[in-house]
Formats: sequence, structure tokens, C-alpha cells
Amino acid sequence: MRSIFFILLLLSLHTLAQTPPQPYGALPSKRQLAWHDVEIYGIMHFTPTTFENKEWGFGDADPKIFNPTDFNAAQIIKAAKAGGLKGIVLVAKHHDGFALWPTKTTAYNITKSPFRNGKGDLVREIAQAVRKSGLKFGIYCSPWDRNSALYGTDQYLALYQSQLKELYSNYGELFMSWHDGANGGDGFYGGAREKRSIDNTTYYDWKNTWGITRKMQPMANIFSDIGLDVRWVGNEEGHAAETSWATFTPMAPDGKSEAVPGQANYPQSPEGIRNGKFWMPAECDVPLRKGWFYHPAEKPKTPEMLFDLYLKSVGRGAGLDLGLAPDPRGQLHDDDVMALKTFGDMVRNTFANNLAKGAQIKASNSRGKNYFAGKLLDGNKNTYWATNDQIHEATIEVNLKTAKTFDIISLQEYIPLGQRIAGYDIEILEKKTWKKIYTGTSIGAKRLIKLEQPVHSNKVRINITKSPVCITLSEVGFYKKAL
Ligand code: FUL
Ligand code: CA
Repeated sequence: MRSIFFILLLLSLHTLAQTPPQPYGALPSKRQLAWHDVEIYGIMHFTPTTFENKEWGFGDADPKIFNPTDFNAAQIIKAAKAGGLKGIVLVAKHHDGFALWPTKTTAYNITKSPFRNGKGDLVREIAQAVRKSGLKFGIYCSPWDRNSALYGTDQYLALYQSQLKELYSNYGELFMSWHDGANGGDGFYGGAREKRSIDNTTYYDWKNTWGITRKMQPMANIFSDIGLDVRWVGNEEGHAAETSWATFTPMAPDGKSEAVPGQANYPQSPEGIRNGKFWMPAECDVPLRKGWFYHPAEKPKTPEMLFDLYLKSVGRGAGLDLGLAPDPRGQLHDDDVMALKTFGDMVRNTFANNLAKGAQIKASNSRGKNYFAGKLLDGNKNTYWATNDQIHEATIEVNLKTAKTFDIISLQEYIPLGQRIAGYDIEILEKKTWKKIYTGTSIGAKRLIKLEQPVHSNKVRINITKSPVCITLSEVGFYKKAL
């Protein structure tokens, strides 16, 4: 009897040790987890504004100027894919108000242009090419409309919501619904050519407008200055802060009350907020060239610059949204194609070979065999190493067997259980002594640490020094940057 009792006790203790850790803080939703997988995507600007060589169309361009000589969606998407992009957000309507699809909501649309003899639908062509290449598709429909006579009146919101409904109904599942903060000001407005100001905290009735998004496109991550799913990083240079939390509480500019859409407190956006109320990772948007639209005099960023931005966005748990600007032919310029391809190769070649593969790995504490340190090297981010509940500091030691040269260290938290780790350092064994090579704070979905100089060692220690709860970590990797 007694021994049976002990066996039962042992069994229950054993299974207890095997239960997953309790989640911590704000958690990502299913749609946000899918967004994290995308990591790098593009946002494409191509409207009459391209043909005017401007950044913001006034809304008065004759639709006839929208006449690409050789539009080729496949060429654009092929180049994006070579750049490693896994999604495309198409600007279906920019501030100039020109709709790239045959909409019922405004006469200022693609059917009035010579494109495909007025029978074209550029949203459809891009959506199809995107899906054919296995990428995800998203949409940006600018709330600010410098063409519409109704803009600024109480009739515009219904028009804008109808546009969203058309876009949400006719182009399949969207991974993003992108919404911009640029609002109001001067414009054509049906010929009025005046300045119109709106109160962007109330004018678009975001609560109900985003209700439409949720209802019609439940997997679309809503991007805006304050979220809801993905927050703006606070700059258009493509980088998050060194310490970067996926959690956030959008605050009003007074820093005291919670923000409503249209008035986030951007200074906190690059870093996020530790223990923020919401899971709201940052999107780092940056044009491949200088502007969002194509200008003949501008050049794309170099692959080296793009790689650096990749490290400072995706490598800080954020997303990289790279602006693509087709030229008046309706294709990406050769320079852009080349920059994307070389950058994509750089990322692919660098991360193709995890030097920790096949290494021996041990942890100072593990939660049991489902969570042992080997889970850090199985190439699967859905399996993870975890410590016992009361263990908030721990060390993992990786024995590479033979010395390896690397200059990038990759760490991934198991984010379905929240962002837990708040401090860690990394040491390598050098001449029989442990030498600290990095001290860090946040990890999140992915942390890529670029060392100034490559190091050469056969043993690496990762010390988790700060966590309010037990630790989870799903993958580690050591890489040598490919040229
Ligand atoms: C901005 C817009 O004002 C730019 O024109 C561009 O569309 C960019 C992606 O978002 O806020
Ligand atoms: Ca794993």
C-alpha cells in the first residue's frame, strides 16, 4: 500500500516537473505568431505619384498618366523573393487617393487609366503573383485621401470603410492591414484645393473600422502608430532600439494616459515597454531607396546596409518592412533587383550553417526531459529548453568540440509563453579562462548579436541573469557572416 502511494507520488512529481511553464505577461495571438514567422516583408508604392516623380501626390494627377510601359508583377515579386522577403503589403491607395483596383467607391481609380485599356486590376495582379510565389499578401489603403471631395466631411468614413470591405472581400486572406498616421492637410479634394484638417483620434472611428478588419480578415495584423497588433517602431530608418520589448502600452503624448489611435507617444516606440499591457511587436519600415516612390536620381541601399538593418530589426525581435518602388515601366530597376538578390544571398548564406549543430549542450537546470537543453539545437523553434519554476537564473554551456570562428550569435525565446528574459551575458572559453564577450537585455522572438570581431573558441556559455519567472529558450545558433 505504502509503496504504491510512493510510486504515485513520484509519478505525479515527475509529471509536475514536465508541465509547461506558466505564461508570463502579455502574450502573442495566433495572428501575431504568424506575423513573427514572416520576419521580413515589403511594402510596394506604385501609383500616379510614380509618374509625377513625387513622394506625396496632391490628388490632382490625371489618371491617364498612370501608364506603365511594361508592368510585370512576376518580375517584382521574383526580385522580392530573392531578397528573402516573405510577404508583400501593396499600397492599394496612397494619399493621392488613386485606387489601384476597379472600385465602386470613387471614379479616381485604375479603370480611368490606360493600364490594360481600363480593364486592369493591379491589386489582383500583385496578389496573384505574390501567392504564386508562396508569399503572404497584405494591403495598405491610406485613410488620408487628397483626391476625394468628401474628405473632411462626415461622409468620407463610409467611403473609406467600403474601400476596405472591397479589399478585404476580393483578394484572399491578408496577413496585414496597414494603416498610416499621415493625415489631413492640403490637397485637391475634388477641385477645392484647400487645407482640410481632421481630428485623427476620432475621424476614422478606428474602433469600428478595425472591427471590420477583425470580422472580415481575422488573420490580418493591424499596423498603425499604436498597434493594434504591430506597432510602428517610431522611425522610418528600419531599426528598433538595442533593448527592444515586444510588449507595449501605447501612451498619449502627456505620458500619463493610454493613447487612442492617432496619438501615440513615439519616443517609447523603438524600445517598447517592459511588461507593457499588450503584445505589440515593432515593425521597422524603411524604403529600399531613399523615398517610398521611385525617383530616377535615387539609388537603392547597399546589401551591407540592408544586412545591418536586418540585424537591427529582425535581430531585435521586430519585423523589417522594406519599401519597394517600381519604376515607370512597372518593374523594379536592375539596381534594386541586384541589391535585393545580394542581400538575400547574404542572409541565406550566413544562416545556412549553424556552427552549433551537433555540439554538446548542457544546462545548469532543466525542467525535465521534454525541456532539456538539447531542444535548443533541434532547429525547431516550437521546442524549447525550460527551467524549473523557482529557477530564474541559469547557464547553458555549448561544447562545439572543435574550435569554431563566428561573429553572430542567435537566440530565440519561446514567445508563446511571453517575453520573459530581461538580462543575459555570453562568454567564450579562451586560453582556458572564460571571457565575457557580450551583455544583453531583451531577447524575444529573435536576437541576433553581431560581434565587432569574429571570435574563435570551442566552448560558449550563455548565462541568463535576469528573469522574473522560469526561463524558456527555443534555439541558439552561432554563425559566421557570409560576404
Ligand atoms: C508614410 C506615408 O506618409 C509615406 O508616404 C509611405 O506610404 C509610408 C510607408 O508611410 O507614413
Ligand atoms: Ca528548439
